Amino acid sequence: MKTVLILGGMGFIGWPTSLKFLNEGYRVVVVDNLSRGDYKVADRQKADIIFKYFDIQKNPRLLKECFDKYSPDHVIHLAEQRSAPHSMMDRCHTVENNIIGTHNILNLLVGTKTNIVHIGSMGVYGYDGKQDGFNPGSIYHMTKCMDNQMFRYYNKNWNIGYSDLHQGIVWGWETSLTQEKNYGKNTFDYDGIYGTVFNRFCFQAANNLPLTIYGSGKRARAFIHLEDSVKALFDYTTQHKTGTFNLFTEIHTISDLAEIISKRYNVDISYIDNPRNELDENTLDMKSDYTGKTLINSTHTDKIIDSLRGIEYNKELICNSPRW
Ligand code: USQ
Repeated sequence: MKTVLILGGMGFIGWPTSLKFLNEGYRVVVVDNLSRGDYKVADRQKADIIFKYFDIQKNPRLLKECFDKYSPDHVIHLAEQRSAPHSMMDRCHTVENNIIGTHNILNLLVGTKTNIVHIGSMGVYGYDGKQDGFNPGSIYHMTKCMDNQMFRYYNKNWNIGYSDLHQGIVWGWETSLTQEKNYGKNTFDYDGIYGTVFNRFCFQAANNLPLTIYGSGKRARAFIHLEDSVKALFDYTTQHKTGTFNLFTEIHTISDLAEIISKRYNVDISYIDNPRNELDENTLDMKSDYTGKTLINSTHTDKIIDSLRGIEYNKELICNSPRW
């Protein structure tokens, strides 16, 4: 039986990824500091995974013990601070957590045949129309650029296989497996710090709140559904594809998405002074290296929005983004 070590395997992408590998017959070892994910409260303990609770940045010794004990065939690295707004509030934590964490893993891969698969971000290219090099728009995105440099160096020097997957904004909540297995719901963030734009719009529509467009919203962004993101992670991991890849299914402007949701679910749009330092308008001329299947359409949004109705929420968290 092959072993996959999933770092950050309790989070929004990590949990469905853990279930996917389990379902494909892998021994799954998850390490998570539970900063965003869940283990104790939900029914996740029923799943046949090995769970280790520690922080990979602060405890490289425990990480080494995991490598020694389980000799993973593959490592999936999702154990990063993943919010751009949060990174602007806590720059040092984001840099320490993401950069040292990634390096702690790479250091242990020297001399092994284990490949590493990491989720980067389409935001590493910036949105100024020249997507031919890195031009990060936040400290979070800056750490993703630095991670990429580390992967390439470890590959050049020690031949470590890596897939650095620059993903668009992941939307959706559940995957077929999180729904099929009875281990509780996946994580969902609706707030202005961890919640991402399309999921926030769905949550706002479900609760009859105005859709919060920052600035004019005429900014184009790339999107991928959670199910496709998990499938891509599985494919790149098991196929040992080395390199840097872009992963998205479709491109939309924020305002177009808000219009679609606003019309279908009869909710208002609220234009908010943009808290972020980003271009108000841009186009995006990028190619994806992956063909996802799930497109944003009413069949999917109806399902998500229905499942989000009536959930208790804190109104103060709807517009709590820091300004930068
Ligand atoms: N936005 C709004 N209204 C909102 C929230 C966001 O107009 O209520 C706008 C933002 O100003 C931004 C765009 O929507 O122009 C995307 O914001 P986001 O919060 O959905 O996504 P972002 O901060 O870029 O980061 C998210 C994830 C990150 C992932 C990244 C992919 O948090 O982990 O890497 O999406 S990408 O954006 O392609 O780099």
